[in-house]
Amino acid sequence: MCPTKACKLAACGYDIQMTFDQKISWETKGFVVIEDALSSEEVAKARSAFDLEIEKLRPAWKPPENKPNDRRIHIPDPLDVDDIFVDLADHPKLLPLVRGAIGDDLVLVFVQAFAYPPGEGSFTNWHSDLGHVVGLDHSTCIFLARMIIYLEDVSPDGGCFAYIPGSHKLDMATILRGPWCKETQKRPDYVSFPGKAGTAILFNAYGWHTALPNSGSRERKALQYGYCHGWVQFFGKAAKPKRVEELATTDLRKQLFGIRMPWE
Ligand SMILES: O=C(O)CCC(=O)C(=O)O
Repeated sequence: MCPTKACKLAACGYDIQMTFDQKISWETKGFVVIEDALSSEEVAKARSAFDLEIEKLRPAWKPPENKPNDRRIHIPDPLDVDDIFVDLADHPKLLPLVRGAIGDDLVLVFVQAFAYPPGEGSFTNWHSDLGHVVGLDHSTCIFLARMIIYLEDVSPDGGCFAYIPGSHKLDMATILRGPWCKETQKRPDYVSFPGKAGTAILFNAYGWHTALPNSGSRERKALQYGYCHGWVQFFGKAAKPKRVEELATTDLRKQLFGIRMPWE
């Protein structure tokens, strides 16, 4: 990219990137934990929008035919449900870290919002998200960074997100071989992330991760934002709200929602 274009990238306006400790955690472990990322007001706003939508969906909810054990209730198109979900995509406490992870050309490629109820097992097992993205050495570059934001306190048995530190540095053959152990708890080397509502975890999606079984007493409620480089057509196109013309009020949002790069 020519230097003129690079310095026009909207995310450049976000000065702070990662602290020294966050950078070390990101590079060596593949994740960064941000406690109290959201204020209690932001959590309350996001929670009430989340709950309202989930309760609308709950009566008609059925597990997907191909995944009968998947009990999660997903909010389709969260960016169209409430503007708080748009505001969290470029949250001033989180976006600088994503910029530190991906770089200045970051775009938003998906948003997920689901309630994960208690029950037997998990909806997933240890995996990398990028086993099918071949031709890149993922151990030396970052392709997809994901941010999980808890909207409810998550206890150690409450379906925590978990990651195998350093697995983002493995070669593809090893990544694909996978730590395929059905009983997640038997892996000695993973880190799990219980946390308070408002905690965020940024992770490199190439590394092995999972959601642990939720054997607690309540649903895990969380949001997830996925960010890639602007050149990535991995998911087809950027994630954006239907009211994008109205909500893309800054160059950064125009860039994030794939409308226009700042030099265009
Ligand atoms: O929600 C989580 O804790 C992890 C989800 C996951 O592993 C995935 O979507 O790839």
